[in-house]
Amino acid sequence: MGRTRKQSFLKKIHSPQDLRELSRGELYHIAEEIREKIIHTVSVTGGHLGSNLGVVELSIALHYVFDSPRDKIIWDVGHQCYPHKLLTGRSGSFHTLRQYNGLSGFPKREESPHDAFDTGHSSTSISAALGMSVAKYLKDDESRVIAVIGDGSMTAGLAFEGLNQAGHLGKDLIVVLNDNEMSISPNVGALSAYLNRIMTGQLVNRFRQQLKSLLQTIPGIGNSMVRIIKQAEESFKGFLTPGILFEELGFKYVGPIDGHHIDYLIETFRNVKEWHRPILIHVITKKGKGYGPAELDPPSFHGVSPFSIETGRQKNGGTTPTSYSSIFGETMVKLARTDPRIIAITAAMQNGTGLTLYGGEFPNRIYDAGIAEQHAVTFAAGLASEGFKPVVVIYSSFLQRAYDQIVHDVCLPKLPVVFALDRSGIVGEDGPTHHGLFDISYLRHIPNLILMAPKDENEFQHMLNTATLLSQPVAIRYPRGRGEGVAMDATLTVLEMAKGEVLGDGDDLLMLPMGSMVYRACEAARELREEGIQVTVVNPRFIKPLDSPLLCDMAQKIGRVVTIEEHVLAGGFGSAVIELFQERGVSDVEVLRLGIPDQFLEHGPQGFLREKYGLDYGGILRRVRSFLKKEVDLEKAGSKVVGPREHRVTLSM
Ligand SMILES: Cc1ncc(C[n+]2csc(CCOP(=O)(O)OP(=O)(O)O)c2C)c(N)n1
Repeated sequence: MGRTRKQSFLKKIHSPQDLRELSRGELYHIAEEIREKIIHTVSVTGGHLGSNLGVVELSIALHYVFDSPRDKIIWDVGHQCYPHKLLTGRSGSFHTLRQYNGLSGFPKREESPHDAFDTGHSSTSISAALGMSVAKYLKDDESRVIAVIGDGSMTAGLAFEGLNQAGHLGKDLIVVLNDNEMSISPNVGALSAYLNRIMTGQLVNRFRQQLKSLLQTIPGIGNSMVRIIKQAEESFKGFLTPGILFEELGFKYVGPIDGHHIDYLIETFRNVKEWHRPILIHVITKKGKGYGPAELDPPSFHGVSPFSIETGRQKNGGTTPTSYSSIFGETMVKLARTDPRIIAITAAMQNGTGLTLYGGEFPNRIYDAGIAEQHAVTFAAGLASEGFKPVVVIYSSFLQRAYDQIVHDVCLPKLPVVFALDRSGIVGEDGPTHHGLFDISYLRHIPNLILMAPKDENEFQHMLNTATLLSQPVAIRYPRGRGEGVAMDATLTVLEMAKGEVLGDGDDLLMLPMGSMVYRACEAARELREEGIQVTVVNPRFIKPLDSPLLCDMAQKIGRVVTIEEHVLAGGFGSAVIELFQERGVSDVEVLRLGIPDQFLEHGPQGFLREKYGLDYGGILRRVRSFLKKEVDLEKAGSKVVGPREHRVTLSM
């Protein structure tokens, strides 16, 4: 690292075709250059590091042998697509990675013809690849389709649904199983143990060969000992036949192969290219390969914020003591200490969701279901049906997967499962696949479910406490990142069901900000008061059931309502308020709904996107002023600058 290089081979790669002009030795140089470039770029932009460093040689070999974009390479999750981007004409713009208007951190069809399929959520690659393979068959197109999937992503039911149909159809399909024994944290489950046994089996095989050779050199007894060993081996055949699980599913299993050896990879890909059937190539890689700190601590270097290359220390990242995820974890510890029925359930996100400390203290009361959100929810339903209090913590966008399980397995039988929806709202640089902007819409219409959103971290801990005491399903949505920096009450309290909190009082406007929007709205309300506009702000706390008497009375009295939510407008909180008014006959009330329009949000910094979509203090103020038809162009008058503000606010008005 850091040495001066005579020649850059990467600069010459404008498309994968250019790779094929290089010697094998030069391919290894390219690998080194790619690693350096990824480390340097991600140290500035943040992003996924370990997974990308692990697939450098694999990406080179795939692009060397296969002919993208004619052949389709589908990167499962897509968080490991950086080497692929560098090899497919995006080296020059790589510094814009994850920046607003820059390269996406995931494959995007609109970004390049080499990005065969948009990914971001895990375990879709085999199904998508099979669909493409069948399409090629129907079109008489002989090009190939390759799905690259990690051992973590392989734990999802969806991946097995794909394998199941692929084995049955028997069409051309290459699945590369990128096995680094890690999901974000060490991979869990029976499949992971099975893959491990395959590797152990290979080691045993190698040792057996060496032992045989050694024994045969012993005069007299050597050969008879070899015969005895051979008989014993027969009984272990299943154990020593690698990949039998995949063979039984109709795949030709190849491997395991060293995923950092470009020559082995190229030979293998060239061979399998000649076969026309489902093939699974088991490739062994090391997460974080080539960067010491990431090799030593893969979970911390899975996704990083900007970091120092020398020390590996992240500059502003990781979980801070005041992040919502940390508060979740700390509150779970408190709750579990007093209630032995509390069980935490994660879908391969123990660290990200703040459960590390909890896991240390309650190793028998935390279950990692793997990247299997659907299963995690029904698993929780099973626990709840036996009297436990499962708390399922899943990022808002990943819980989208488990909609039917929430409806059918939890809400219909009214089981007391708590859903903690981390990363609700705008998440930032991970972009459209990861923004949590749909959860109110996909939850609020489900009977028996209570839905809440805290205005700050202190209210969050009380909500979580309240949720675990209810005897029905509850979901709490909370944002990515830090809380408001408020003091935390030492004792957990119980919130009154369906009761909103009135903050200030004024007759000109009723503001109904939800969750993360409450402080921003209060700040805007204070500013409006200085302009002579008196605002009542109500923190609803409950999205379902709404505080109907309070909201209806206030709306009727004040006549003008603004709802504010970090969520899509369609089917969101504002929609719920309008439905309520309509049902209760609240008339002559003007309602303005602020939220996310009917579109997928791009990637970019969280604060910047909030500002762009008018959900920061300045944006709320501007739109409220124009709603009240009292818009004053303060910027022009030069008296005030309305724009994003990152300072803390209080609720006193
Ligand atoms: C449905 C869904 N759940 C959770 C995640 C979060 N996530 C991103 S990568 C990852 C681990 C993937 O592990 P693996 O497939 O083995 O890839 P590796 O990073 O080890 O290369 C997880 C859990 C996701 N992207 N999609």
